[in-house]
Amino acid sequence: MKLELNQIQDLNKQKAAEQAEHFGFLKLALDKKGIDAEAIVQKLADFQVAIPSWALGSGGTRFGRFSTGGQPVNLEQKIEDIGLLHALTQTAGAVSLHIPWDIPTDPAATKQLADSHGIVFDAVNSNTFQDQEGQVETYKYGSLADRQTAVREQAVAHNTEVIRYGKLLGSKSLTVWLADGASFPGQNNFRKSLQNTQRSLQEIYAELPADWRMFIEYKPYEPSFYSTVIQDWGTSLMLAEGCGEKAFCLVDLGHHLPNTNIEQIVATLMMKGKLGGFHFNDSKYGDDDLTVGSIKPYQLFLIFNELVYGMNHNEANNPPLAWMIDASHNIKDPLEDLIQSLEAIQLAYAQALLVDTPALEAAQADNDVVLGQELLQDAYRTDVRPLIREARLRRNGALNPITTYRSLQVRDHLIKERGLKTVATGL
Ligand SMILES: [Mn+2]
Repeated sequence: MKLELNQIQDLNKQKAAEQAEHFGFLKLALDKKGIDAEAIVQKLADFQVAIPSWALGSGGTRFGRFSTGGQPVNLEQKIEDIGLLHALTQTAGAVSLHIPWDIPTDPAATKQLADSHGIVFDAVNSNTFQDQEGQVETYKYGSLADRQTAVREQAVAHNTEVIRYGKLLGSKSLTVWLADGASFPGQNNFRKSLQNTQRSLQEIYAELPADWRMFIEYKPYEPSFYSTVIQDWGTSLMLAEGCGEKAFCLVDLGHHLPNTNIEQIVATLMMKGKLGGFHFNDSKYGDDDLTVGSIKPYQLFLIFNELVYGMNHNEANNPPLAWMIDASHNIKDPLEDLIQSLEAIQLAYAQALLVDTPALEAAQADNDVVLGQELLQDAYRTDVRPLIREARLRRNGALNPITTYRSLQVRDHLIKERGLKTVATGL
């Protein structure tokens, strides 16, 4: 299914006058504060987030999985779904492939299909956390960190294969997330596991094309419950520095222990020029993979505030970040959930762009703690939705993507096309 521009524009017309009024009012208010609303709208319009190929179906928990009808069953249908998201939101102009869940059988045709939807290939993701059919060695006890050379070699070779697919599709980066760790004390030697991981990553790094980057993701626990080899940003940074200038850290919002100050991690990594990728989701307890901004929108704003500060004060030459949604959809329609996540990301970004940084720095210099908080919360409490809608409107997206998705009965069409009982590969 493909949405036609006139289908979206017909629905936009019904709310066009209201949007013009809301945007005009906000523009005037921002103008009085010396903020250029047009410049913010342009930044929002340019901001694109990758959709992972595994997030378009209903995910499960370890207790069960409830299907959504019309799920994509192959890579082509997944790209079609991202095409729908992009047509509605104009923010989902990239796909992040997972190998081997989504191996392109005809890369040139896959690339052409993505092109036709205005979608580019972002980072490719390797998977050494599961055994695949026909695989010789098992990853049950580890992959890049494993004590056996043959297991590590197999895991390194898989990553090399992923790079090969990425090159065919026009990707420029590889994301490595490892499940390696121990579930019980005494299971592993911490030091040897870390040394093996560093060596394996260096071997993968040696295979990276000159214009590629490697992102090293960290996570404190799960699936291992006692220790994870790459447990935190410090370990990730150490490993990235041990590989070279094309290796970077990747922050996944769900990969932190409760109450971790993620915005401070972002500030630190950007100061070092070592923040490469960013995975969005939200959580209440652990790696819950919930809709972005559904639980802690203020934290998301504070994180974006550091991202914006880092991008504007980039002495360490931190490269442009690879943004991706990394979530699972257990009970919502995956496409509606992704639309909500994309909206939440844009809201936080827009709010962060409103922060009066010179005033904040002056307040900090004066130790005016109250004013510092007021300045942040003034930005956070501004209703920036007219700015986001304006950005979408100017790119021919939907003024209200969820309403449009429902009015056009997209899910019903997908069920008719693909059937009610389909299962997507992925989480
Ligand atoms: Mn992730």
